[in-house]
Amino acid sequence: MKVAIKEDILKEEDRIGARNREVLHKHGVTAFNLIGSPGAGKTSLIEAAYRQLLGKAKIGVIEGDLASDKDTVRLKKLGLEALQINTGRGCHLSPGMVEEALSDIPLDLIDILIIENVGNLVCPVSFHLGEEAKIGLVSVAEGDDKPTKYPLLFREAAVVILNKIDLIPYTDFSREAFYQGLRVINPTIPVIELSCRTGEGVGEWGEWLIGYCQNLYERMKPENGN
Ligand SMILES: Nc1nc2c(ncn2[C@@H]2O[C@H](COP(=O)(O)OP(=O)(O)OP(=O)(O)O)[C@@H](O)[C@H]2O)c(=O)[nH]1
Ligand SMILES: [Mg+2]
Repeated sequence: MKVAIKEDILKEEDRIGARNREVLHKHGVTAFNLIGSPGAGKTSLIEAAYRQLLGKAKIGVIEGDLASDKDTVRLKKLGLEALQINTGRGCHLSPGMVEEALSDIPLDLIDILIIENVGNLVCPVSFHLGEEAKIGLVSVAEGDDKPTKYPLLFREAAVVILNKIDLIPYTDFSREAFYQGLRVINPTIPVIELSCRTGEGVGEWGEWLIGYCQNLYERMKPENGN
């Protein structure tokens, strides 16, 4: 009985996620669900995307945090459309929360929506918020064993971002161990190494975002049967 109820709730969540995706498509917006540990550099990665895509695509952001509007204030200062969701005790954003937020975002003014999920490598992975792809973010400071210990995200994400590579000389982070662990979980997933601090690698991150959107539009053209 309990199992059946839980499945129903999850199905309802999936329906809302699918509805969100439809709304986003109608407005020509491609959404990404950005997932990573607290402090891994999610907001910094969004700031980097904004700078890389200036004049190419407009980014809007939904910020998920248990409390405070710090990240939203930070992004708005840069000039981004950003909306904060506070989850209280919730360890992830739900499709329903995003559905509500979508009505407050000027979707016709943006091309890409990045949803910064609550800092957590586990719970956010189970929910489809309406995104085209999940972006998995890890940083050097967290250690090289995250793919092995938290495989869910690394199986589902479309790309892995390894941030804070400027710290590699000062830590025991082993690239070899990181890639070995990751390839067991997901042999083909692309990885972008970068530093939001120094700017190294952020060009590749901007190119990945634009490339993903362009491929998606190609696939969705009516002559391709979608
Ligand atoms: N050394 C170094 N520090 C970084 C880098 N990227 C981000 N940081 C720092 O890491 C800290 C956390 O960055 P945020 O972008 O706020 O991380 P977040 O994942 O959004 O954090 P939460 O929203 O609190 O989960 C800040 O002090 C950043 O300046 C980097 O590439 N190298
Ligand atoms: Mg943040």
